[in-house]
Amino acid sequence: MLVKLQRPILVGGLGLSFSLWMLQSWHDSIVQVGEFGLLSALAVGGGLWLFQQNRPKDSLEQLDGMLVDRATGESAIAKTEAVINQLAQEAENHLALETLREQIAQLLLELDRQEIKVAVTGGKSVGKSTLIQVLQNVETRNLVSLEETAPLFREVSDNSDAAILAEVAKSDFVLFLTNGDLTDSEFQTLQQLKAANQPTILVFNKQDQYLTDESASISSQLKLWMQGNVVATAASPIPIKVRKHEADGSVQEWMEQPAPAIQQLTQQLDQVLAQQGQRLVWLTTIRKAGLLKAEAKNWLNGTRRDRATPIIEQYQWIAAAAAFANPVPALDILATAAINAQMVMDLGNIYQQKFSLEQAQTVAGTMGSLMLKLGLVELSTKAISTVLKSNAVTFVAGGVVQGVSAAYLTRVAGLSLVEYFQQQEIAIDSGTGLNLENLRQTLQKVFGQNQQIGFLQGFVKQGMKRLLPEVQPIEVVGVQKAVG
Ligand SMILES: Nc1nc2c(ncn2[C@@H]2O[C@H](COP(=O)(O)OP(=O)(O)O)[C@@H](O)[C@H]2O)c(=O)[nH]1
Ligand SMILES: [Mg+2]
Repeated sequence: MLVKLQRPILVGGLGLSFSLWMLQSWHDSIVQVGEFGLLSALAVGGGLWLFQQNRPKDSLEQLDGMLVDRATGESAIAKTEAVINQLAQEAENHLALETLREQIAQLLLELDRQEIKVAVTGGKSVGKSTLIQVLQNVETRNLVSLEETAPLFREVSDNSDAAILAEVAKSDFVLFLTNGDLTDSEFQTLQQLKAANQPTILVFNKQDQYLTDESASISSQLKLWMQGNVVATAASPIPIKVRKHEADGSVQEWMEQPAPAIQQLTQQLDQVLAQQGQRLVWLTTIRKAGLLKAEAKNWLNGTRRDRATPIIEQYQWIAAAAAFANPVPALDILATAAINAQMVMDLGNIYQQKFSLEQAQTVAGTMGSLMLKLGLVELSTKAISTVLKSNAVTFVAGGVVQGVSAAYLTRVAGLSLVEYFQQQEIAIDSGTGLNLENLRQTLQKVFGQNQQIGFLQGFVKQGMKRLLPEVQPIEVVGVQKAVG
């Protein structure tokens, strides 16, 4: 079971390193460094006034840094549409097309949506429901909907958090509630929201549970991390006991419910919504277009992979047969057979990256020398010999190791190309500019994925069947004996 650390990160040693890290990640770090010094000094002195000061610039900073207008929204939708059209072109009757197109049509309408959706999220019992209730009593604007998410950070499953955040991604603005010190998971979720370009206010609720200077110092730290987008609230303060001394000497006592303290929040929220409402909606549309594009790209990659797989297999066995018939020292396998320029061209065609034969030969040669440098040739030849021996094949016909190795290396090269092409945006122009570093990483990754002993054993068996069909029955008996 997964136990999440509910460790506060503001107080204690981690605080400073996180602060420094955050400072580094800020683009406008020079301004912020100045504020950092100032805020820390004030926090030590318990200067609540600074926190209570409203600095409207901050809450809008996030948005101001981005180019968000109707045209950006339209162009994001157009890019998504291009991928969907590509899918339609390559797989006319693809099952996903209908819903993808419905969603695109929906996005175009979204650009003019009037109602602004605010998601209220955070852990369990931080005060989400209470805050919504209080806000609804004061919020007079009727084009704002406040939606509470399911509580985050329940320890049962991580998936539900992902699902909740996927819901949150559809809203225009986020109120993220906390009751004080941020936990690691809260911190990470805030980072995620930031990375996804989701405008967020961190609501530090239940102020009434803190001493004034305590809450002030937490608030100022939170403000540093949130670039000012923090407000302090007490949506439902604890009732306080009121005592009244009457003239006749008697004392009366009763409990009184203090009014909710949410002015900071309503002020900031009103301001953001009034000044940025339209941009918030466009930004949401851009975000949704990005998600839809990723989904369409995924389908596109799926259909392309379905076409690429048999091609790789075909070249794999061509390479095997060639190396088997003409056994060469292991290291020469590459040069002679494994990475066929024709395979590079065929796969490139599927991924809309057209190569001339000459370019394909360069790619093949580059991949070959990368595979050598990474030691993949040696590793796989050794691994395949080992598997052959342990499979109780008493004699290994000359050329089998070479044949199976050639097939295996072809496979790794083919799958790597597929993976590499997938990462490229749809290129209309020819894909000559090979990103070597990218290719190297992909080769290493794909090799790692296809190196498991289970996979190799299956692969060797398949190779044997291809190269030495008549030996197969004997080999199978041998394996069964060895196992039993
Ligand atoms: N002391 C205090 N308690 C609060 C405050 N806001 C909410 N609560 C209490 O916290 C508990 C959980 O609130 P709720 O709104 O249900 O949290 P949710 O799970 O996030 O929806 C309830 O008992 C609320 O009365 C606050 O500002 N101060
Ligand atoms: Mg609730």
